[in-house]
Amino acid sequence: MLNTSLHNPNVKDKTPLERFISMNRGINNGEDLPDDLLSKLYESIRNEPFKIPEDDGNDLTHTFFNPDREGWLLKLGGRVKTWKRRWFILTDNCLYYFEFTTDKEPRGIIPLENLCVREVPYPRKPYCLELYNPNSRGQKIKACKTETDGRVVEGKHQSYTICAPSAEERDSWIEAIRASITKDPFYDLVSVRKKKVINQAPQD
Ligand code: 4IP
Repeated sequence: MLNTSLHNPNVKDKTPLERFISMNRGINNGEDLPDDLLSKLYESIRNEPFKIPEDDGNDLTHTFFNPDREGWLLKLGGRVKTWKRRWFILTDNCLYYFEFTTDKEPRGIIPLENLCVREVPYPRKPYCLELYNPNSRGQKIKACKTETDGRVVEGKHQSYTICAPSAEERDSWIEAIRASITKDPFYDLVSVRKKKVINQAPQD
């Protein structure tokens, strides 16, 4: 209240220190707080208004707050076939990967729409899974990634090969990714339409 009173230009009646002290009478379990403490508090608020962090719409913290699944996995590079250990987060029908768990921004984002996932054999790497586009083999998967110089570019993968630490984890990831793909509202819409069409079809 004091912050608003002192710093909001629309508030004409600025609370003076004396009123602030009297407003706070008896707030300490029926006792008063020391005037000295209240004066310091008053001065501090007067000198420096509270700042509410601005939500610029770019903060992804909320997105990653309650993921469907997260964990360390190895990812094979697109052009250069190097394995990189990345922290993966599955949420909102997207797979995000980070270099470190503490990173605020992902290094890559793979929207799962229209993709399929399956177990895949890979030489000397057990427990691999593959994300691929069943309808456009040979074409790039729609994804984006951040280059080491900070530029955000289109992904270059035709498929993503990802290696889990165990067969159980691979299977859980496959299951979670599949569930995420089928959760897409678009698929629900299509399936509702399909059911309608089937029900409307003339019966023999
Ligand atoms: C890189 O290899 C990393 O594996 C990148 O992974 C990968 O990008 C690059 O593939 C690949 O060339 P080097 O670091 O050995 O050069 P990360 O971004 O996780 O570091 P992806 O797309 O997999 O993120 P390209 O072809 O996509 O650039």
